Amino acid sequence: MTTSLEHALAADAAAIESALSALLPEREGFEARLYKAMRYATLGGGKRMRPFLTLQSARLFAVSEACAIRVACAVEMVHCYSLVHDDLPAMDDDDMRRGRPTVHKQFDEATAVLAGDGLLTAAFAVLADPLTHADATVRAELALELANAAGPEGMVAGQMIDLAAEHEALDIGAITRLQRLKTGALICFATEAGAILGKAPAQLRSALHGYAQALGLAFQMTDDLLDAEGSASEVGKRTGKDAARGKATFVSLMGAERARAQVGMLADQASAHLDLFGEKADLLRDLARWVVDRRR
Ligand code: GRG
Repeated sequence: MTTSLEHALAADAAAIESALSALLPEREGFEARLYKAMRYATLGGGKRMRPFLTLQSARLFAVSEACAIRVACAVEMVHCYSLVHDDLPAMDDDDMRRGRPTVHKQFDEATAVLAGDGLLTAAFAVLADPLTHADATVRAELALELANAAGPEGMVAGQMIDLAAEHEALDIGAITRLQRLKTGALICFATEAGAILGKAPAQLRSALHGYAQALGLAFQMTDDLLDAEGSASEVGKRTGKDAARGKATFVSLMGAERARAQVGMLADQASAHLDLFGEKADLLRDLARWVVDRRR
């Protein structure tokens, strides 16, 4: 049976797919290979959870769909860039992503570096374009907050700590910080972006922030559980990586059973942050449950 959440996820994913395709068109000449690689990295796969968060939060504030879709695409571009670079031999060295060859396997390493660079910068061009919002202060706030979430104060810092985790023993506090930066910060931006677009009151934006923080941690712990327990064909990427590298994760430090219990508590906590929105936020509540029940 398809639930209303699955239906909504599929509808939003389809809208994102066609908007991304329009923002990253096929090109002729020397740029053709670059655009092909950027399209390969962004189209035809992925759960589109971050764009869903942006679209759903924008709907809480009756933001124009056209504006929200552009911001959701910018978030997905940054997410896809991070996956392309994370898969490179210099980082995680992965051959498979979203059930198919990674970008450097399908193209080559230099093209994968440039495709990632292209997606990251294109995301900021999308945000800065007046089509994204008529008010320049809103566009500037979106760009600033995305830079904070994705850059050296956010995801890039998280990735740096993650590299250190391969040769340094991190405790649970350090792992939590690492994950807040590496995956949590972009999830928070994706969720708060709707509030920024809708010029929402601080109290509502902070409720969304609380939801996204709990959701981000639940998402990451579930990712650790899938890495420890899932199969590559089910998850769509190599599994068992963390254990093979002797890397500390929530699961290695807490054990799978405690991690699973913690994930359930975080999903409930995420939902509780949405009380102020009443039933308008039901899909976001359903998403919190879906994130922890997922198999890929
Ligand atoms: C290279 C600067 C830089 C950062 C990379 C996010 C990240 C940082 C690396 C991703 C590596 C990874 C597997 C992290 C675990 C959690 C995660 C972000 C999984 C991938 O996100 P999903 O499951 O992917 O939302 P899809 O394919 O569904 O979009």
